[in-house]
Amino acid sequence: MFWWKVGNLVSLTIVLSDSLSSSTPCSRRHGLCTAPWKKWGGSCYLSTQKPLTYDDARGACRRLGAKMAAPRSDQENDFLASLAQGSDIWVACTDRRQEGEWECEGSQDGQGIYTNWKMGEPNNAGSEGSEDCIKIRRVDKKWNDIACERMFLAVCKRQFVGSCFTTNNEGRLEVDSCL
Ligand code: MMA
Ligand code: CA
Repeated sequence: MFWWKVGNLVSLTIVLSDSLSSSTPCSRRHGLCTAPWKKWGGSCYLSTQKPLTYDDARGACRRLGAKMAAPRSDQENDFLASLAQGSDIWVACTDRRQEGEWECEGSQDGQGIYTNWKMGEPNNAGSEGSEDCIKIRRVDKKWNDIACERMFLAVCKRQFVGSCFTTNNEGRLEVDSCL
């Protein structure tokens, strides 16, 4: 009540500081990654050394105790691109089961998935049959559906090594975290 009478400048300041505090994550995961894994946003990431088919890349990540990464935000999409600089990268999603229904690593039925399609994609195009896998385009970090037999780098994503814990928005320990 009081603030509205003070003037526009003060109410603007309040709106800005509110949006800043609400954009910070409410919980944060803490833990360690062993080199050459890179830590980002509560997980560890590592790019494959060479281009592989979708299935081979997925297998390579599994053998490392990881999963092929499917970014869930613009920030994570950019981070994956930065790990495989100058190369196209697989996104761990396919529509093999049902054409047009994309299922991603770590996504659950009925929940929306993050996508970053290039305009006009996905188009299931190409002479190779169908395009049931996805790559991040080196040029603009946008997604294109592409044949799963093509070969690209992939980024593997895994849990922290050893113990891990999560703090809530007050910086206090959350029980049952990182399970
Ligand atoms: C074009 C475009 C894409 C398709 C690829 C296949 C270069 O981009 O039609 O949608 O996936 O060709 O190579
Ligand atoms: Ca395509």
